[in-house]
Amino acid sequence: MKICIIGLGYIGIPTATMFASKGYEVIGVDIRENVVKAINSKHLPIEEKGLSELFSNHPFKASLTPEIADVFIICVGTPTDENRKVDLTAVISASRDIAPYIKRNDLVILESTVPPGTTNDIVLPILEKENLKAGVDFNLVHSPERVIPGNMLQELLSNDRIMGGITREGAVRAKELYSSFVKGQIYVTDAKTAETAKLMENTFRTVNIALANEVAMISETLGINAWEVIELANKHPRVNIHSPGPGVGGHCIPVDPWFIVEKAPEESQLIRMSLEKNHSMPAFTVNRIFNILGGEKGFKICLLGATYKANTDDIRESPTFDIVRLLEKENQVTLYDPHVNEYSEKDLYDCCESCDLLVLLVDHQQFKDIDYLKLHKIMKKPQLFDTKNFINRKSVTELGFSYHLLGDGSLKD
Ligand code: SAJ
Repeated sequence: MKICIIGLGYIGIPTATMFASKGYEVIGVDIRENVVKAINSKHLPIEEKGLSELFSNHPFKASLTPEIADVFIICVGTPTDENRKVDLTAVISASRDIAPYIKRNDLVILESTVPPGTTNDIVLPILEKENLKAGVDFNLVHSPERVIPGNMLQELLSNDRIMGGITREGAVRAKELYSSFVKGQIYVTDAKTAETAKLMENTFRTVNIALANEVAMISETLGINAWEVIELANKHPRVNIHSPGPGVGGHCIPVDPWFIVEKAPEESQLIRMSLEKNHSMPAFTVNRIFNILGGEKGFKICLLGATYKANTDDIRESPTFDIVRLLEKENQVTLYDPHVNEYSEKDLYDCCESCDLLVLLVDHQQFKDIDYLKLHKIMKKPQLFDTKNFINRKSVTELGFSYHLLGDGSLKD
């Protein structure tokens, strides 16, 4: 059986490799020439634990154009535009690209995250021809990806999956295909339910993180420590409040819930408020920074962490850059991140030379191993602001640092 995968990004490459490792003939398609070239010369353009080993044992071919196949899987990105509306350009053009190749009995699967109704209302009409009807002559299914960057291969294998068919027969066929590597349960439903279920997974996280951020804000007002409040509340067997932070990044949690708001704006006010709450965290963080510094201008501030989360090199939608924008108007700002080339050229200790405040924005493992004694000596004022509750307060205060924690109740009026 031959599988044609459209979109060789964070989802397409691991998925293509996984199918290749199960003995399928796989052709990967992308419009980016450099990506196609890299894959054909056995170099993967993304980093993911265990992936390059699997790929070198089970490589697949890449091409700029689709080929005749039995299965087509669309794994392209779905960003939002400046008005927070979904941009389906890539899904539409991928559907147009494969349409001429689809024949009787083929199976088309959309993995991209999309607003409810997209599979039926947008993709289906592009693929159908007069004598080739979806659900009759070929199958069409939405099977949302669910893997977490950083642990993709493991999650591809072990996570449960949802197959949302425009017909049940198609969903069952897709289930059989994915059973070749998925060890979790595979559930069969209709396409719109699958689209909405995927969005609700990320929405759950958006709303929960917003609640944690609200606890941080409330705690600053009440003069208590949000982290202790959350830790204690989570001792209840049915409570699991997530963690506050300087903002929410990545291409999913701050983006996907807008697809629901777009389709049902009146009914989704809790979701909208949660997105806005998370979006306001960089400004809240900067306010707290000014509070620690006792002023808003003329300081030298060193920020630790450019990525959207720990131990990755991915900087998409990272709140760090909002914080930089707000601070650098009237202050000197340096940024250090060992995972991102652009921000690791300069030595960390050079970045901190005579600075007034060190701000930890990302909980990269490397930040635990910093020589804080050395920093203490070279900083103008040894002050540390931890937005992730990551650094051991006792160990740095013993060195003479003044330690501040986001949401610890010490924000003064
Ligand atoms: N964050 C917090 N507090 C927390 C947890 C996370 O502020 O308690 C922040 C992180 O720092 C980061 C952002 O949220 O900036 C998102 O990170 P994440 O680790 O929650 O999620 P992603 O975007 O890397 O991946 C998510 C996953 N979805 C869920 O866990 C429900 C993943 O499984 C999805 O496949 C992915 O979105 C996607 O592609 O939709």
